[in-house]
Amino acid sequence: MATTTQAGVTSAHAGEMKKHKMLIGGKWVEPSTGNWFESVNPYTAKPWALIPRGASEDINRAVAAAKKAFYDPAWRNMSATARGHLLRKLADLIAGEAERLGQIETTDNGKLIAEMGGQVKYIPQWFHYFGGLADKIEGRVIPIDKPGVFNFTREEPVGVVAAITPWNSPLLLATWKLAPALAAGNTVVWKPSEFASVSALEFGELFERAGFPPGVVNIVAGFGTEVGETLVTHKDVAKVAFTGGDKTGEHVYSMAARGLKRVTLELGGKSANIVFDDAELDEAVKGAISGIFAATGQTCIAGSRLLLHRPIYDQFVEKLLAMARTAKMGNPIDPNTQVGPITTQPQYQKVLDYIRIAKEEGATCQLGGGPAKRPECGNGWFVEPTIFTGVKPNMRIAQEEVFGPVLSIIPFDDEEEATRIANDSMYGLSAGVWTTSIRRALMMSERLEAGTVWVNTYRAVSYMSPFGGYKRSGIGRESGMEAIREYLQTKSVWIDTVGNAPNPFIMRMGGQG
Ligand code: TXE
Repeated sequence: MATTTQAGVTSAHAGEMKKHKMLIGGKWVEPSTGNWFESVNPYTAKPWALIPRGASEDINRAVAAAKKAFYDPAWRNMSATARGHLLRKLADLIAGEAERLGQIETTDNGKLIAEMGGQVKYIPQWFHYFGGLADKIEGRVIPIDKPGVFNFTREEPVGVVAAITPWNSPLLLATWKLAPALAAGNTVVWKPSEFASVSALEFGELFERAGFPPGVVNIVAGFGTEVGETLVTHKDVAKVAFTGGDKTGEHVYSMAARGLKRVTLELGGKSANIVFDDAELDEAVKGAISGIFAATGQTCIAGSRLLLHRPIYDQFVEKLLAMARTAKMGNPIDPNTQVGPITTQPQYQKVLDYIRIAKEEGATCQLGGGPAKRPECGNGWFVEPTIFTGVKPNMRIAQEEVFGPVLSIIPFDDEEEATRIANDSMYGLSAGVWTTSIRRALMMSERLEAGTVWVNTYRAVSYMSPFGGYKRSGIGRESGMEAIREYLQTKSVWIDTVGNAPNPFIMRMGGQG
């Protein structure tokens, strides 16, 4: 059997690995191409699973199944309460499988098991929350400005939703799309990243077990340009919910625009983590570490620009370096590991390229600055936790998303300068502020151009709180009450209650009765 790696290299290990299938119309099917590709464990840099290489034909089948399910009375006529019940049942099933799913994701994308354990246990909360919201989707009765008419609104699902997810947190980021989409009564075709599809394909089985009608959720694996584009441009897809890089997001947005589709995009950032001289410094050091080295910096909300108030600059850098030096690298499946590998080989190369660029631009490397050759890192794609000082706000390392464990430190003199530097970015996903002054906390959270501002904490998310970007970090919101609106469309219904038709040659405008 011919299989290829994610980089297109033919492999000899195919026989030992689990060969996954795709979920289309309630059935587990092989790809129409008859081809699989290998998913690589970033810690060993060796393949460990076989992913079906979907093609346009598979997307067409999946969208047709999702469309059929959308109109099928089994889903369309299901009461909102029953829909909510299915979501909550799914939540319970996920909770029961949390450990297994966490281990799969750690093996597939190298995210720490220490973090995955918590993440997969928390995922059910999204399905509980949106399951609870399913039967609270209500319209309005509008006291219209004309006599003899009754006007009300209905909130209706949009149809088939395309969910496209990246490799850094596949299940969590899919959950942010699937939970509100399903609660609102839509059907879904989910395309996970070609670099981390295994957890998605394993997750699919839980929809069946929870009792979702066939075709309500479909999962097609494969490459962005092969299946992603067919999905985004498919005429029967009503909405695209995408998380990934901003360049791909821009392309997805323009393709979706041609079909006048609804779009939500979550596209990463270059978040500023700002420490004032009145902050609890030891807490802020932990916040800075968590901002850039947690998840090996491969998170859209990475606090990759650390802005330090000049009076505490030297002291803070010293404390930060001391803590960063203690970071324990190694196998992400070991619960004591603190910094794991880079998930993909191209991403590993990208991070190393940015380190080189930062040095060429004249930044001073205070820590790390290259591949990690520690014995505990084996053959994996590891990069040393890296800290640059002497970074100017206009350098590429301060403007572009690295998506790795690389921190840029920039000093500032006062609130005005901190705000100016923080907002001098094409991105606006999140920001951190460290201060004990309530005045500063409120002032900065008002001034910062970011979808999320954390004060004296960092990297906190919840199913209840809206999440999304300003500027190039995205469009729309995930989580919270805001998210469900992204999956609904409003219908206005007019009913004449008197039967006394006015002049039929003119529109019924205000005051004309
Ligand atoms: O993401 P892509 P990549 C950033 C990060 C990273 C960069 C590139 O800076 O270095 O993006 O990562 C699918 N039509 N983020 O290349 O390409 C693809 O198959 C339709 C930030 O891995 O954005 C995958 O499922 N779909 C981010 C998804 O898009 C296409 C998380 C994301 O892939 C497609 C990850 C196409 N033409 C990376 N091309 C975050 N916001 O958290 C690709 N895809």
